[in-house]
Amino acid sequence: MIGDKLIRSPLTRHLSNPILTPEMMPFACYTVFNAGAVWFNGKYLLLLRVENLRRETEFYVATSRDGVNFEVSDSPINYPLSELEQLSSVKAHRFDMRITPLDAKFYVCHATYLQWGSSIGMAETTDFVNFKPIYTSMPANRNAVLFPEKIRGLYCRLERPQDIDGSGRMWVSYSPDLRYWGDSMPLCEPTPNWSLRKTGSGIVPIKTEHGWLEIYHGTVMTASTENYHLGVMLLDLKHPEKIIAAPKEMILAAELPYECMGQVPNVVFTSGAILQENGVLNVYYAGADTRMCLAQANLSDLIDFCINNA
Ligand code: BMA
Repeated sequence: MIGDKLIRSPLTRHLSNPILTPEMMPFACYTVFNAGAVWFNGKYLLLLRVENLRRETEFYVATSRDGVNFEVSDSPINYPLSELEQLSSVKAHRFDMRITPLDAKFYVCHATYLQWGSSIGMAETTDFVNFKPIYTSMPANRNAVLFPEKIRGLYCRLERPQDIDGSGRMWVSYSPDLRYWGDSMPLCEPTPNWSLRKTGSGIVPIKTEHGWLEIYHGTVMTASTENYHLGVMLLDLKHPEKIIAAPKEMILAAELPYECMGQVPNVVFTSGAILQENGVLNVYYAGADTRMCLAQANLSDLIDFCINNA
């Protein structure tokens, strides 16, 4: 039977998977995937990427008391275009929101496709209803995620500048004000076969006494598809461009039908996780760019996995 020989990893899929599918949405849609995730007002909150039946993308908030059963809002978020997005002759296509709580606000980073290619967009919100644009980068960059605190006095983000063929690997950049980004350094993560083509950030890095824990994606081209996997690593607390431990083993691969079949087959992709009080990390991920799923791990097991497999 498919699924009885899954890879061994600290991550375990939730039995209710997939936890949110297009059929479960309160309105007709084509896909619901790549959600940002954060703890908000005593609830688990997902910021869902939803494609309607015209295949236009909008973002909906879903909330939950148990982290598994989510209630989806009726209307999309209100997020006006940034100055640069307004200039584009191609309508901005924003996707993959990652949510960072910082300075009593929530910052989101996302990709935005404009006439010039893929840029990074950043915005802020306090209520998840109205979002205020902060900044849009020049192309070609994406997969940005802001660290949840300043590092050596500066804002810090992971990002993935893109090569001409769409490949690329993660970098770290710093900013005094969230608008001017520099001091950029490559991460130099390992290149096992599951991340040969590209890597990109996943969850908001989690601060641990052993370093920043980051779950990220890596891809490889096969004869038929570009397969997406998840890996985990620890980054230095003061200089996150320095890797402390980055196992060459992946921790999640597309293996089950809901990860292998959909609009983009063989994809597991995360852009958000929520750490629970009992130390269990809820990793929200999408299967085949079509539906939302949940995998869980003890944070301490992920740390041990990094240290023991580096
Ligand atoms: C990446 C992004 C993600 C998507 C993934 C797999 O390039 O566009 O949004 O989940 O491809 O299709």
